[in-house]
Amino acid sequence: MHGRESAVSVLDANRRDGYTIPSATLYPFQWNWDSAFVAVGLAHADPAAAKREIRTLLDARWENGMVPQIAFWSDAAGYFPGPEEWRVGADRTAHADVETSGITQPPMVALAAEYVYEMTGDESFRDSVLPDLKAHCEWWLRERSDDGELVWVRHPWATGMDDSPAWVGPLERFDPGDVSYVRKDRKDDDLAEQRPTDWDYDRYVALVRQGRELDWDEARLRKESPFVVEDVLTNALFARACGSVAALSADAGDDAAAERWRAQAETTRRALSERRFDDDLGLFVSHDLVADEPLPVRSVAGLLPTLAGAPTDDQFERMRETLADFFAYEYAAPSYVGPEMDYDRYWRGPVWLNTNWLLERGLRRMGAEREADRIRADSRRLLDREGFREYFNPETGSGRGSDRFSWSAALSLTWAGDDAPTEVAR
Ligand code: 2M8
Repeated sequence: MHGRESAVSVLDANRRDGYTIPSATLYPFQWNWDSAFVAVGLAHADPAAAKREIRTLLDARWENGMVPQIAFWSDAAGYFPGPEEWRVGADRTAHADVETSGITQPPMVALAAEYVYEMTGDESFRDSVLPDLKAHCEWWLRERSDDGELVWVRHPWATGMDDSPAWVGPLERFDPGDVSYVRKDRKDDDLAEQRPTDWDYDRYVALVRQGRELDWDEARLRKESPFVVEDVLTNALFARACGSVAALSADAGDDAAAERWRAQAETTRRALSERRFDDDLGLFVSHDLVADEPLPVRSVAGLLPTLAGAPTDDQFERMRETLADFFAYEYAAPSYVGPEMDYDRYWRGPVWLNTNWLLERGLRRMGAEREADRIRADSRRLLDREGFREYFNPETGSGRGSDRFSWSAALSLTWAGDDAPTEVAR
């Protein structure tokens, strides 16, 4: 039984003081985009908790507008790297004294806040989050964009799809040197097979240490970091975030802000369409800014600019052919298809329910109802079969990674009934 009650009980068990940890066994702090997905699900079961989830996440934002990947609200053992590795002082945050990591994650928080607002109609919630959402979008443009159109990230962990084959090229190009550290994520033999390799971790840790040494100075990191990537998923969610800020501003009667963020959403959407579509692969691809070259892989991320309405009609026709390759498995949609595909390894092939949720909405926005229905049906079958696992083998459906995983439980609540707000053009 993996119905509504058990989803709520997983979320209750993973709830801490105002936020929900992704997993009690693997991820014991507040994670950025996890909390956003959790809030979306909680909007269906416990709207007050949904609002608190977003509020707590935004309370960890930095003075400069960055919403960090992790907020270390309380001590917890069992995760590396913790606050002692990041060494970001609690004085960087705008609202609360909390230690955080030094990177961000895909800006899902704006879409989630808009979703919670649509479900609750709570104007005081809208007014409380809008200034932080604006500050966050401003930060992306000010600190993370070369051209005011597309935005970049400087760590695979910031992409959320950390172990994607897209990042192998950029990671291969640098030598992490002699990094010593102790991993805590391989809790058993199965997980050891599913988690990223030491080769990847050496580079993840080296990038953290470089950020720390340069005191998280974005201008210097832009010049000196070996990993600077315009991630296609981050840009899709950034365009969508600008659309959410525009919609919330319009709702609050701020026409000037609404116009400004609508225009930005359009600018980023157009840049994605004109510069990041790979016609051979039939989807959008990320771009390595250090080597100034595209990263041509078939990652599910490349289908998600649908969420921002980025593809032209012709591009979407081409994407429909590509979709067939993602649908050629028992359960859609794998995180990656191609020569490096591994059904069981973290972001290299398994199905994840958060990207399915985004893809379903993107496809509906493009009018591809039949394909969107398939994504929803497969997601529900996986949940029925295996429960709230972190990811799933696309052929056998077997659950992988952590169990009692928060965003899987949360998103199941959006698929349980018919009360989810429909995706609209933002
Ligand atoms: C995974 O990433 C963390 C680092 O952020 C890790 O592997 O330690 C990713 O799946 C990421 O997208 C997710 O936010 C995080 C927590 O669920 O786990």
